[in-house]
Amino acid sequence: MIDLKERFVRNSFKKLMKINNPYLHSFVEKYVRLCNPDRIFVNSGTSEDLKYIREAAIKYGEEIKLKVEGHTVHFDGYYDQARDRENTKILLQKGANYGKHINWIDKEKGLKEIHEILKDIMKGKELFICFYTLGPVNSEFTIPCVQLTDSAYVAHSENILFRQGYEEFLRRGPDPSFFKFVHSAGKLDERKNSKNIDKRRIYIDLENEVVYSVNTQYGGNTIGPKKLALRLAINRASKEGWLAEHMFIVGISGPGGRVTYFAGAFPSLCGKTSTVMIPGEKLIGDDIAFLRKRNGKVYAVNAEKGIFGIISGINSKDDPVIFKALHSPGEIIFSNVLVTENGEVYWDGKDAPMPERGINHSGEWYKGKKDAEGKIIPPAHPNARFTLSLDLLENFDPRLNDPIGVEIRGIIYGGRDSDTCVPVEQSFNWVHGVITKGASLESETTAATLGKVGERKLNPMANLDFLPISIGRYVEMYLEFGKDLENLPLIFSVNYFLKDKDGKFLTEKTDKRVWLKWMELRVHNEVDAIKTPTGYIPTYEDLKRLFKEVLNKDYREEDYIKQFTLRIPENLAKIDRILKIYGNIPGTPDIIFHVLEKQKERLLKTKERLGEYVSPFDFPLTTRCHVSC
Ligand code: SPV
Ligand code: MN
Repeated sequence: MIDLKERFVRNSFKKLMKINNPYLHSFVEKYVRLCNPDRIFVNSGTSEDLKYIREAAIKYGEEIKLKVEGHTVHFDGYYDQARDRENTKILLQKGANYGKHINWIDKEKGLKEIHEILKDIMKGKELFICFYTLGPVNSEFTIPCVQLTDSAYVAHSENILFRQGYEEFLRRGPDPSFFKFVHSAGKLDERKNSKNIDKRRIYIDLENEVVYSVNTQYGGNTIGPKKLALRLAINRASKEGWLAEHMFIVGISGPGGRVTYFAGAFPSLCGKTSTVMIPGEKLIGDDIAFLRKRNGKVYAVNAEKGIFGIISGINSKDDPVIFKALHSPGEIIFSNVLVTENGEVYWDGKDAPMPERGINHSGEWYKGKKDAEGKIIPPAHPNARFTLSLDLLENFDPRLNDPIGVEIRGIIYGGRDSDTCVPVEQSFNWVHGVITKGASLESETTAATLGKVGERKLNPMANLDFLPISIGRYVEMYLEFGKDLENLPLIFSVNYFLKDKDGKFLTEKTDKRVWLKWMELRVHNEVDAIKTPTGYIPTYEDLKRLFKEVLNKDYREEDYIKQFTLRIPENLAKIDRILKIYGNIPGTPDIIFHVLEKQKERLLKTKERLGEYVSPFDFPLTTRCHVSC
């Protein structure tokens, strides 16, 4: 290694050597020799090092300063705007049978290919070596990570999104159990965008806990400790009996000042971040949660400490907390938005006039501009994002860094579903919830991944894109997790996207505040519910009271009926779709079929008695219950 010392800038060699970890040193050496950067910077997490990286992102043209103090913008290439599912692959031994939902490649072949691409890829560039922890430091949740990247934007984003881990590496010494990420944006064009996106690859080596990402810049493909680490974490969790989830964590306040914590899984672009941005509630995390069992209870931490959130649709009325932060000084990276001449930012759905021109992910932009395929280019990309640290938000909960985590009393699953599920519903129990709500989660595809938008797809626990193990094994893990718990979290589903026959949304964006309060009261057995074939739903009286209290709105009976009518044909069709999919997935546990068949029977029986569309008022009074019935 000593022959490489010259390339390390500003004391970086000394900083690296101070960590007494031969596994780390040999990993770094291997990839420095292979990728061959001109300069190497080691980030020890001090404010001076963080400043160096912020300035490097400007110096190398990956970010541009904006009008507001601390704000910058980064653009990804026009065709590099989302997660690349197709080229993200798990490296597995030849002949592995994980089912067609898991994208994989023969390990030997994949490693060979990626190492060939990495050869000399950083020539002429600076390599940033950064240390982070997933979860709070010094806790049973903590996973240390090292990131090697030639993108100052990636390193800068990670400094905002993750807890610094240099001290944790010093403390742990020669511990081999850290996650490793190697990223290169590859050759850049004049806009500093990855040029060779045909060679964009994200390969995940589970055995050695390494992820390689090349020829891409979009955060979901490059920010190692985020979605790349999630794959490694799910794999580890499946062996150790905990859960690594695509979930937010939020504390909902209830009567008497109590706070009840919920975790919630939603596919990307389905309202996950907006659910945790409710004024007055307590925000712990918006994207990735680790859940562990302790003394019969479930505790969770946020793997991150920041948000890489979707900006589209954010406006001052529906999202006052984020809107305020996005217009205040502070360290924020905007990506793929429209920037006006005077350094202001615009995105679709912002309550401000749309500028006529500016700069966006397509370069110089003007109203009506078309791309090479003749498609109109919107001012900002639908997957445009903002990156900020959670403590910039006024609803930030300092328990974020509690090494114990917070106790989770409810789990929520939500998808983009226009015609089947009611806005909020509680499952009968853990197994019923895991299977009919989590494992049966369907959603219409969105702009967060490359490819067609609007197709209905099964997305178990909103975690399908990140599963490195078979779906059957994953669902089994969940069922096992619930087995010896005394204080089982209740499982709910929500649906913010239900429409009427004319395609009009049946609920408003702010209504989710009411659904959350109802779930909070259910956790504490303080409201009744109506038992339907698919779960427990709220009574009209409770919602009427809550709408008044929370939103000062008069909730109409006719709206309640439209929203909470049980749609039996759509529910039956959904079960048939899910049964068919699981029927083709190797290793699906029998209980999935059993629980879904039972639900089908209940629906068919109800149809015989009450018809195809059942108003909540048509369920007999005897189906009203307090706790579980
Ligand atoms: C998501 O798409 O689910 C995100 C952003 O949270 S990404 O980092 O792209 O995964
Ligand atoms: Mn996400």
